[in-house]
Amino acid sequence: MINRRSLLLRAMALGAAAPLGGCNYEDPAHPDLADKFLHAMSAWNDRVQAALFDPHTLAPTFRADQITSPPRFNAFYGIDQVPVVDETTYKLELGGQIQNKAPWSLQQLRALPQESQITRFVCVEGWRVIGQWSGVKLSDFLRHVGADTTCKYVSFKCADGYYSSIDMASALQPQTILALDFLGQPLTAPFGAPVRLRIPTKLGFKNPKSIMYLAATNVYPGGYWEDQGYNWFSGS
Ligand SMILES: Nc1nc2c(c(=O)[nH]1)N[C@H]1C(S)=C(S)[C@@H](COP(=O)(O)O)O[C@H]1N2
Ligand SMILES: [Mo]
Repeated sequence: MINRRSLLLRAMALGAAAPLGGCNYEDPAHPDLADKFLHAMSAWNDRVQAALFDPHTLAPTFRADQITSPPRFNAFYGIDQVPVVDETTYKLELGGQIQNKAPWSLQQLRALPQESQITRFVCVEGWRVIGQWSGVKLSDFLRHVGADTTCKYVSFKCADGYYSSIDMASALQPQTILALDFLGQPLTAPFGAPVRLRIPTKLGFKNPKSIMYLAATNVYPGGYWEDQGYNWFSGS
């Protein structure tokens, strides 16, 4: 059943994405018609993926000896440009439909129950790695701060200007965590220190690093790659 469902998903995702590759079709009378069509297809694809998403289905987990070493860095810039966040003064800012918007220090985040997972990380560019991340379940955190979990979206803004957003059902899935550690050690700057989203049910670009701001909202927040045409839901 799971296989059938993911096959169906993949077939539809391919169907929607196929014209993006080779075809640069432009109708001289309607220069943006093809674009509009593709965006409509992608929005439809988001709705289908959201409808098929089962928050009780877990992403596969792996053994410690399957962890990829070394890990693989990716960002929209090179590793030498990675911003370094001062962990002693760091505060995670909160916004949108959240009752208690007091910002959170790392100490406070570490005082909440910690979850650990060994999961596969899949980048849309065609590589995958297995790693171990630990941190706070996003569902625990959202309830703790009184976030309105009937909102459609959880959005993130990062230290490097990157931003992204996820649907609430995926935010509440138990493997979705605000990761603080990698391989049992605090995250390093290139891999998202001090706090990154680790969401193994979605592609790599839906895992924002060095998060400075988090919000619950019904206003579509988009994302750095999403706004350039990557499919927004991007379940993996
Ligand atoms: N802040 C920030 N987060 C980001 C990105 C980025 O450029 N900046 N790139 C995304 C992409 S495309 C990928 S594949 C993963 C890479 O995470 P890694 O360096 O831990 O492998 O981070 C995601 N999160
Ligand atoms: Mo990626």
